[in-house]
Amino acid sequence: MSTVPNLLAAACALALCAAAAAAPAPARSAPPSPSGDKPAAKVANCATQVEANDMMQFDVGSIAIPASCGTFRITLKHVGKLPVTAMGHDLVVARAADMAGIATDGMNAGAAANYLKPGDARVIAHTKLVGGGQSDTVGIPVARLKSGGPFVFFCSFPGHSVLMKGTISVG
Ligand SMILES: [Cu+2]
Repeated sequence: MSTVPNLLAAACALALCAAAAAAPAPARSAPPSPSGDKPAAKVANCATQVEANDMMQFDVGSIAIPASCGTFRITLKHVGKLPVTAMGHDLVVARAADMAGIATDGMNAGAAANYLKPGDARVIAHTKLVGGGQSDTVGIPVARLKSGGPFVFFCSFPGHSVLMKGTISVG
């Protein structure tokens, strides 16, 4: 009787064991979110911060404003590097139904007007247009958001509102 076959058997068993251990773990991570949904903004003290980047993206998909806030402040922070002329971002608050019209009129108003029609009464609030590394804060009168919704935030830089938009709720 040789011990070699036994050793081989043991080696094979170890190999199988190692292979099993190296196999991908079954469904350990969370399933991919549908349609690239983004998280809700972190809100504290009637304020929040929204980041925008060089990939034409906001980092949040929704902002829930406490109804007890008189004014709600949103700080838009451009965390990218591209200049305002190439990848400028602003954050405009308006009724969802007005977004397309504001964006179209803003595009026609051009860069000199920061892509917003001057005096556009449909705009409830907006930050400045900022480039990489810059930020701006806007205060929103929450009373303006308590009826007439739903409301959204979006970027009025030409073409950006396709990706750069989210919902605003008050409650
Ligand atoms: Cu933008």
